[in-house]
Amino acid sequence: MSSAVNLGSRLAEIKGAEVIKSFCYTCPWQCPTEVFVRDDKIVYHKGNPESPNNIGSRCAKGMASWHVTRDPDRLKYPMLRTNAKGEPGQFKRVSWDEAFAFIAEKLKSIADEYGPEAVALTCHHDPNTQFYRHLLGELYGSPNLYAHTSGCEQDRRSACLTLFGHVFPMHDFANSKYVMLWGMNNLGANQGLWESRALIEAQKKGCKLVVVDPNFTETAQKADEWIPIQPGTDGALALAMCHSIISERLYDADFANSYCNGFDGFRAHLHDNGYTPEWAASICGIDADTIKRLAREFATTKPAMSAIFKGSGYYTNGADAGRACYALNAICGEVDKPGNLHLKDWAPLGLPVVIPDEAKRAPAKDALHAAMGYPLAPDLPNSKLPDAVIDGNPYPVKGLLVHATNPVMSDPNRDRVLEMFKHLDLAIACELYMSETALECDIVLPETSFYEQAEIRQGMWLGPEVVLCQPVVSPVGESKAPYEITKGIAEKMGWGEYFPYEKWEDWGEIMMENVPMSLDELKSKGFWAGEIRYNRVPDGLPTPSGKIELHSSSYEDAGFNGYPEYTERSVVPDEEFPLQLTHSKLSMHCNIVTQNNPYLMEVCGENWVEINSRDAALYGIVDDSMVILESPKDQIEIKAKVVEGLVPGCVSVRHGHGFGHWAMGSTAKGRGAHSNNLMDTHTNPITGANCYNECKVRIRAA
Ligand SMILES: Nc1nc2c(c(=O)[nH]1)N[C@H]1C(S)=C(S)[C@@H](COP(=O)(O)OP(=O)(O)OC[C@H]3O[C@@H](n4cnc5c(=O)[nH]c(N)nc54)[C@H](O)[C@@H]3O)O[C@H]1N2
Ligand SMILES: Nc1nc2c(c(=O)[nH]1)N[C@H]1C(S)=C(S)[C@@H](COP(=O)(O)OP(=O)(O)OC[C@H]3O[C@@H](n4cnc5c(=O)[nH]c(N)nc54)[C@H](O)[C@@H]3O)O[C@H]1N2
Ligand code: SF4
Ligand SMILES: [Mo]
Repeated sequence: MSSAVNLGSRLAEIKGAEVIKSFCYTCPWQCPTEVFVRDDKIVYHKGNPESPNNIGSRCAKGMASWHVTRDPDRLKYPMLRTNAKGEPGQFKRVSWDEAFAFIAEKLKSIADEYGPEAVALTCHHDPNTQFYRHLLGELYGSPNLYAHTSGCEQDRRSACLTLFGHVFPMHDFANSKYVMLWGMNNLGANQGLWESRALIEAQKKGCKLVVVDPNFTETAQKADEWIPIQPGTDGALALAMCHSIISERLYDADFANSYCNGFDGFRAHLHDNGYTPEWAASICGIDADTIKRLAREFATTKPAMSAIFKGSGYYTNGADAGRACYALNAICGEVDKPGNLHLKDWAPLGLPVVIPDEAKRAPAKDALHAAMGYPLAPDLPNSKLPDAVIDGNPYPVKGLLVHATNPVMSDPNRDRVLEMFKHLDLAIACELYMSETALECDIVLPETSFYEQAEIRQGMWLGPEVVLCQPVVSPVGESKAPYEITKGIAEKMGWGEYFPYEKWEDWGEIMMENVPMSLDELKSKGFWAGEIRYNRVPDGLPTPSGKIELHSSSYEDAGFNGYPEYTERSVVPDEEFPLQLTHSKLSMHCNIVTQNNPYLMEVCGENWVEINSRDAALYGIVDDSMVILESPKDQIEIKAKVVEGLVPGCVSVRHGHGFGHWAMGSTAKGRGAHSNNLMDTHTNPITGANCYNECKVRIRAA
């Protein structure tokens, strides 16, 4: 990277450049942007200052992201596997026509032999995946169209759907006076930039920020109070706070009685199970007086918010931990008012393709999550997918399309995921790079990056919002956008007529039909934002009772306790493996998306494991030295960082580098360590979430 920037020539380049409104999709928060393009090159880019979403800001990952358009390691052609599965993947270049024909033929033969439900789709949250959904769902007839949520915030999502009937709440930090974040590190692993800003601004106006996390995270460092909780025990702390609030009569009786389903039963449940602060103190390592004080503060400071993301999940008891953390909001009447957890309205966006009913093929079998015994799972329990592929349990899966997701790197128990790929008759990777997962596939399709394709999405701002991504430069190599790839496969399947668009604007118009803005206006503005609405609870929520479900009949019907309960996680450290493994993100990277970016790698070229100084002394670990981290299943060599702010007995691996990054690209190659094979398969019994933190380890100097 050249350090000497010639400002004059940069400005000359920018001058006369075309400015295109778009958004960034380096991380899932899709900040609206302005991209300056000249001679088919990005010469400058910045946040869109008019957008209420990011208010013109972008983060370092986003600013470095233009590199993806010039990365020589990007996939350029469709690649067909030439050797047997299980061997290191070898591929030959094929034409798109050959690739489409290959896929269509395999899809037909799988449907003939096993039925269309034997083909599944997984993806990162990507609206362009919708095109594959139309093809593999409505037309082909598979019910198994999933994302990757069980590797992410499945427990939170499940808790939010259960209590509030909402899939993805926002956080109205700006108006809050008391924010309690449970294992949520917004200032390190950013969610919306507007949320990070609002949180800091709220603090300046007197909002108290309490962070509950075993790790003294970037967010904990800015907090008014850090609660260093023992891993996997949030459920106990939250239930004890509820107990304390109710027994001290600090709850909002009118709200709880009018709008909460099962409040009296919840009170009895807390009492009968003895979920007192004294009981919780010995479990979560927080003394009873602190628990009572936090409970009082939370209940008496208004507006308040108790928010979770993934930290309280990732354990076998994570589903009910999530319900308990959200219950705090409910009993205090702190839901969807200014300063609360916000049950965001979605924009009236349509689907890009309309398949007529007579062409649709209804699925013949239950979707996998239900057939696997996880009817409450909001997404595929993907740690169980290998059972379907390898053992035919609950029914055979023979084909898998992975779109912008890399399960070989991202799921726990890498051995089992690799084994799964050997057993697939058809594995398709839609990727930017020859990723670790792509290497295990039969065919690899090079996709355009977000700078080379169009997308219209729901925005992740407080109010309803549409954000537009426009192609700003030509595709790398022969890469194609998902809407072009789907059309190509559909034509070979005899379904071309259902994908009649010639250019992206054709389907863009259809999506925008009910949005009060034309596509042309959207193109010149980059986003549409509606009114922020509060107070939806009295109008009724989309839950079975229409109320906030402190008691869930769906849970009961599925054989679980209707009320959130506390159980111990399934794997706890012992003498042989005395440390609890936890995970966190890197502020300079996003998951495993950015490790081939030379600018970001210059700032953060490898990941590491954090360990408390007391444990470090015990095990002879020196700061910045290489260590061996070993679980009952595997071991890795990784850099250690000795810190003060991490609960003793716990280590935290920053996720994002290592393993097959040699496959992904020359910059990423050989840097950092990948921890996911340390973990065995543990699945949340209720939500089907991957339990990454059900893992005990030991550590020694390398
Ligand atoms: N910079 C950056 N931003 C990102 C990402 C990124 O990789 N980098 N990734 C994006 C994605 S996909 C996501 S899902 C979000 C993730 O956003 P977060 O979930 O906020 O990020 P993590 O760093 O995974 O935070 C998990 C936290 O849970 C804590 N934790 C572990 N066990 C427990 C426990 O038992 N109880 C509690 N209370 N806490 C616990 C960990 O110490 C860690 O701080 O960030 C998004 N934004
Ligand atoms: N140990 C450990 N494991 C974790 C986590 C952790 O904290 N620790 N975090 C978990 C979480 S929260 C998540 S969300 C998952 C994320 O895991 P994944 O679902 O695998 O998603 P990503 O890491 O975002 O990206 C995966 C792939 O998408 C490709 N890609 C990037 N942009 C595009 C694009 O525009 N088009 C296409 N087609 N491909 C693209 C990248 O090259 C990469 O190979 O990982 C989970 N796994
Ligand atoms: S927060 Fe995410 S979407 Fe926004 S600029 Fe950063 S990487 Fe891009
Ligand atoms: Mo995630």
